[in-house]
Amino acid sequence: MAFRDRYTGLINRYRDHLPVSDDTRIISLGEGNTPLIRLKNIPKLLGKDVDIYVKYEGLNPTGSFKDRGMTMAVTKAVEEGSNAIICASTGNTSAAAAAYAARAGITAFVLIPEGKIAMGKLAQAMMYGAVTIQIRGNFDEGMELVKQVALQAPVTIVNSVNPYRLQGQKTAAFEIVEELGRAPDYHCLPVGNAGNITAHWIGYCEYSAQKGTRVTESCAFCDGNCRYAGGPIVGNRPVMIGYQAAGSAPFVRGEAVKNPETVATAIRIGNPQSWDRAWKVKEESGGWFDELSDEEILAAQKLLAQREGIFCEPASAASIGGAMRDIKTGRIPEGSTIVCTLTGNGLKDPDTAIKQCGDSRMMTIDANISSVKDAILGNM
Ligand code: AN7
Repeated sequence: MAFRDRYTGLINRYRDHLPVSDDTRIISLGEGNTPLIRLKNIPKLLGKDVDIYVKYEGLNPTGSFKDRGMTMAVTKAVEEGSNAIICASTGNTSAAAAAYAARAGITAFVLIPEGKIAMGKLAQAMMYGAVTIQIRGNFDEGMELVKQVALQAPVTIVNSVNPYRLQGQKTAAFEIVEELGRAPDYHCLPVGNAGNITAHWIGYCEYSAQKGTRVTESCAFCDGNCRYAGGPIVGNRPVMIGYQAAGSAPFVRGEAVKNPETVATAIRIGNPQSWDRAWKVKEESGGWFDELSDEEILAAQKLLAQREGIFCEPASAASIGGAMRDIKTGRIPEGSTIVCTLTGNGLKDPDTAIKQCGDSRMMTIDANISSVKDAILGNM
């Protein structure tokens, strides 16, 4: 590959589709361009004729899909002269905000629920040098505080209420369409604030809109930042399915959840910020929301690791766990092509992984050859 073709992140890759100009200083860590992996063993286990792909977003620079949105949000914050960004987070947004702020040379303030974010994410926020503010409260309370303080202090919010976040995140849909040659029939995602499911829908709509169509009116999703506004659609678009954790499932309940609780701390969110947009995505795409118990989420995480060699964090496993259930029941019919987004890397949450592997094939032995031989022969 020639040097000029070196991959330099999603803004450079998709700059024609993003709100940047030639003069914009781009803050990038080479995010995007993540693998779309075709599952080999799980479809066989299901005994169904389906094509399942996982989009492994855990391979982004800070280990989650948040990097796609954060490269845009921080690029625009810097362009607009901001010296500080702020977010509330269940962990991954704070990791990404901290990293991109470090890259840009600005300050990141992150509000996280004390004791309720995975250890890897906490390590990231601290290591990248964010001002890490633990609150005695949950994500939803942190989000309200961030909105209030941003009115009173010169800080730019980089939660997904910042429209540039969704613009960056829509590029995941572009990559999928380019790789498959068309959009999948179904796209499954874990849902917390519902920014990502909205961003994917923006991406699919924009990509399937008639080539050469430049729409001037803004669409319902993107505050005038995208090129799609309900123009003629020529390509196919997927049915969008959002899965939540049962203890934290406002879209299944039809209303905000007061004290959300789940092992999948990334999606421990009771008052989603993209509430109206997500309902519109469901309606326009003909999709649905559903919930999984913590046990189902952890079982799916383990199955994906042990049958396919892919380690995602618990929240991410809601997508594949939900898809497997809907394939089994036939709600997702045979013959379908399905993409599940694996939003975050399994290494983010080592504690939960180790805890649920109590029955694993780990042992401790004396350091001699006969013990090693016994260990091997006993496990063949
Ligand atoms: C791994 O980091 O909200 O529905 O503050 O980390 O777009 O909110 C994380 C969300 C799914 C849900 N999977 O995405 C945060 C935060 C993982 C996540 C979601 C999150 P949205």
